[in-house]
Amino acid sequence: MFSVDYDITYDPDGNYRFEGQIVAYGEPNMAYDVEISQILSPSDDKLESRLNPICESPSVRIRNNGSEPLTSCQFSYGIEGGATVTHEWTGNLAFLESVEVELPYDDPALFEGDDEELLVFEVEVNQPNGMLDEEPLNNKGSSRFHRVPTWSYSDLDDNRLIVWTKTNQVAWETSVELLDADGNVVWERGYPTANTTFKDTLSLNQGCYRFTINDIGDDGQSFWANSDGSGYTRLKKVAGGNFINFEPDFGKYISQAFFFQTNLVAVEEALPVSPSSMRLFPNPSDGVFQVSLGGFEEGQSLDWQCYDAMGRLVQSGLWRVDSRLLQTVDLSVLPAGTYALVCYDEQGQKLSGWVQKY
Ligand SMILES: [Ca+2]
Ligand SMILES: [Ca+2]
Repeated sequence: MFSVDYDITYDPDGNYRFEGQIVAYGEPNMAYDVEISQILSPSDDKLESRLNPICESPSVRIRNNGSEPLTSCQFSYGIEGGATVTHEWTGNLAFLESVEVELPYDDPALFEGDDEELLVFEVEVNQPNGMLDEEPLNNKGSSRFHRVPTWSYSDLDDNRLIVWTKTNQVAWETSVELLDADGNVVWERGYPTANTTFKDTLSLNQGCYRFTINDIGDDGQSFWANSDGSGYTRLKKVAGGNFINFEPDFGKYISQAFFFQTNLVAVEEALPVSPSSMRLFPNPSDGVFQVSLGGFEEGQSLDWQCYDAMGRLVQSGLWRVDSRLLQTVDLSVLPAGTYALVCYDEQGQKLSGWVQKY
């Protein structure tokens, strides 16, 4: 005897049909059985298209089907025609638990080349806890995938990429970042002004990158069902033409990896890296929050703004950076709720965080 709550909302105007299956298991059949349950990347699978195609290392999900806790296993993997490499995973997975595993891979054949070509990634897992796997049939997996697009100027004689953003009414929700293939931040910024066009020209070295637009309102830059107005982000060439025009109705984030091809070498200063940080605590609190700022120059002045959950500016002020002192934000006069704190450093890079006032 058991009960099932499928957590559905009462709706007087509709009706729901629910069908379910209950699967019951006996005792585990094996002590040692690791399984490749999914290849997350590289993959052409539509469900994984937020992240694919990739510059980064492949990522798979494994599951422990053995009764013994899985503490290690061996991977062997590669793309067809590329290097085959091995990797040892260690961790701790109980029976039927699964985990995502990143598989280090640095053969540029993964991302450098024709993006029309259909490629195959193959992976095999073995030796759960150094033992013989008792069910080898589930140890292999393969995926079909396409490479990232290659973006370049004709003759490869330019290395500029323009980040062209028009903000909507709630500009502070949007931020953009450019990462290299190792996940290092090459460039990032937020947007201080609503309904404004921002153009940033970056100079890139040849390599694989990922550009991501984040939206802390989780409703993209343009969404028909809110009143935030419309905005967009494009990556453009210097003399007209887009490398990409991002879909602005993207929810929480949208991301594109690409291989940038050029003969030029970028001057290093052209790629500012922001080590600045903002930490808010205690959170939640009754209204007084401490702010710890990192990576700013002593004596620097910082404008900050606080927005309510509707995107309305409710407080603002000025911090003067002093590494020995914490900044304070006092929201005690405001109603309980969630607020966003936003500030920009001198390079226009945005730092933001949510605080909860009770
Ligand atoms: Ca197995
Ligand atoms: Ca938004």
